[in-house]
Amino acid sequence: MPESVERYLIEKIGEDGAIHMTLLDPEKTRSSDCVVVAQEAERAGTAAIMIGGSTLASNADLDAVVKEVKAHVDVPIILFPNNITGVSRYADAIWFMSLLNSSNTYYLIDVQALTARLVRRYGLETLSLGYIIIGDGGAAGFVGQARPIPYDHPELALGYSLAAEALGMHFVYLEAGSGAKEPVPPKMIKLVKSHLSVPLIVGGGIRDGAAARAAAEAGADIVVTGTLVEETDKVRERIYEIVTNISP
Ligand code: 1GP
Repeated sequence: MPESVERYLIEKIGEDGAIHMTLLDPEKTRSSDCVVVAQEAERAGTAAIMIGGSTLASNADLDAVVKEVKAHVDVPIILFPNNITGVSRYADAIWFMSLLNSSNTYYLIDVQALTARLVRRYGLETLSLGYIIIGDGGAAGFVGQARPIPYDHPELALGYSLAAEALGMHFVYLEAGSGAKEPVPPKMIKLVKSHLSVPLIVGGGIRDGAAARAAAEAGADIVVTGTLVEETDKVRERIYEIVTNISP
């Protein structure tokens, strides 16, 4: 495990052009299966494992999964929290994120304030992230009380992304929602990337190499997939297809 997860990610993006992260949702994948999926994803070239889920309610379940996965893979484990239950002492880092287009201050700053002391006490590395819900937004959009940005308004996504950067956030995430029918449009990614200086993460609805390649070619620095590994028993092949398409 690298000393600084952020430095590792920046360097890997510099080397590979674009990188892939595998999202594991402890509510959707059993902890023993999470280990196998994480190992297969690592062998296929995924750069990090993200763990979290929009409706995750059990911190004990999260801890169990993070601990098990951490013991079996070398790539960093990054928490992807939905609420106060999304913090685990066993991870390497946490996306310390604000849902920028939420209409509820809880997801903008209050839940972060409630968890910041715990995050500090656990010594988790914080990766500051502006999180922006696009399109239907899935469960993340619903739970986070977002006002999702329509697919045909890339200029709105650009505004929120630049605001995140100006506020000092180190990463920006365009999220179509887990299982989204349509991923974030390449046109939107392209516009945001052409003005943004910090790494751009894109996820939601990416199920194959072609969609991953379209996102990376448009400018995504990090492509996240989650549902993909829940729907297949060929995890290594499917992740390999994604990884080789975003970084040929
Ligand atoms: C969800 O962006 C991630 O937060 C991944 O989405 O599950 O659709 O791959 P999928």
